[in-house]
Amino acid sequence: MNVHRREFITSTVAGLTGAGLAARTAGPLNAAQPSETGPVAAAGRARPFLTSASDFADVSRGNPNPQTLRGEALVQARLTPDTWRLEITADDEPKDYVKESATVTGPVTLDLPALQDLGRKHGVKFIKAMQCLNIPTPLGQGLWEGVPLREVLRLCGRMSNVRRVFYWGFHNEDPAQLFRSSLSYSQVMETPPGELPAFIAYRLNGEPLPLERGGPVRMIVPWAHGFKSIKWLQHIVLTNDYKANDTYAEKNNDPESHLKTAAYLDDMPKQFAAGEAVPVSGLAIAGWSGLQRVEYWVRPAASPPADLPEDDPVWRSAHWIEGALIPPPRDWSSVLPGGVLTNEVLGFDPRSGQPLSWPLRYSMISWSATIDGLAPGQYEVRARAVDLNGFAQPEPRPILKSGKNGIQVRRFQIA
Ligand SMILES: Nc1nc2c(c(=O)[nH]1)N[C@H]1C(S)=C(S)[C@@H](COP(=O)(O)O)O[C@H]1N2
Ligand SMILES: [Mo]
Repeated sequence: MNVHRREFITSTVAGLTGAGLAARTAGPLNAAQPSETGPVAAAGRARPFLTSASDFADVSRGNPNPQTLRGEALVQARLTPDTWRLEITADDEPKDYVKESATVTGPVTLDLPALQDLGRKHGVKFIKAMQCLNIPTPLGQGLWEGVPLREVLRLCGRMSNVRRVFYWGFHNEDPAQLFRSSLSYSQVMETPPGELPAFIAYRLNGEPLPLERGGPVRMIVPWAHGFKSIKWLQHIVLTNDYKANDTYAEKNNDPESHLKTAAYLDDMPKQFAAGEAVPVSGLAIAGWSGLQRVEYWVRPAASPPADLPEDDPVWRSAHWIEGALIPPPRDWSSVLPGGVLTNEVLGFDPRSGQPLSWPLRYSMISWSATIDGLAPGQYEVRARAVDLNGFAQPEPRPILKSGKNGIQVRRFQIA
């Protein structure tokens, strides 16, 4: 179990192999603090393309954490399918720096059947990797299903003076437990061609969205890190406030950051026999700037191992070798939930059912490489992603507060 200061995450894909991390724990989790320690283990080449709902690493505030509520407490919290409501209102709180208040024709309260009804007409499905801005390992990947936020907001009728959309989920009376986020009006209402819409999700991997993943209903913002994808969603406020109100912004994070393109390394054995092939593997996320390739670099390591400072001249003579990205599955029916065709999933060509890009935008895939011919000794291997603009990790934005994209390293010995 990794405990990063106050950030506390539960099982990752490592849980699938039984390696790396111990059993999951329920209990208070905290999403607010950055983790500054090393990568979380994520072993397992046999990881499935979609992460099952309970195998996601969890980042949630709350004490008690909303996902631990049961029975009457869950009803009181309006987090059962019958009691859940989404309230959409205009912001009537005056602010001295905002000249005019937002107005809408009518505030709207939606229940789950009404949302599902909208879904029958406007529903979308797509595959997205969930990744925390503050954690150097992807949390999981799901087939998310719901209704674009733009279609939901249209129910409010005519809007004026709306510049941002604020939203938050259930939290108990303690204001410190509030976790909220925001989008600009245009990000919500004017989905550009080829971009995926922000949407209100009520299904994951073909099943109702479970409480532990933020059900009955959560926000999913495809292009963003996890902090925009508010769980246990219950409130949307249309405002003329032009300032982002994101909880994450208060913790020195860039609230407008986009999902980073990055490569990650799986854990690997610490020792190999001379002559034995060394398999290296990991995940790669296609973030906002897309993924061109993954590269790795093997070098003899000092013993005991030492960090390689960012400005060490050895980086300039590094010999990066391209790794292999896993190709699209030949048979998507064995990957997607029963009855779901790729043609109906955003990011695929609706006619041919083929992915429009690989990896799909905002998704992650496995990559791998095999290293041969190393003489006995200590080694370290690093991996980096190169985006579609040719920028290699940690460029173009080596700013931790817009998403972790440090270059990971693993060490091993050839004995
Ligand atoms: N209501 C609520 N939603 C939340 C959070 C939270 O603490 N409370 N944490 C956010 C953060 S920081 C992340 S990274 C993602 C993690 O999603 P997951 O737990 O489904 O993996 O949820 C987001 N949604
Ligand atoms: Mo996060």
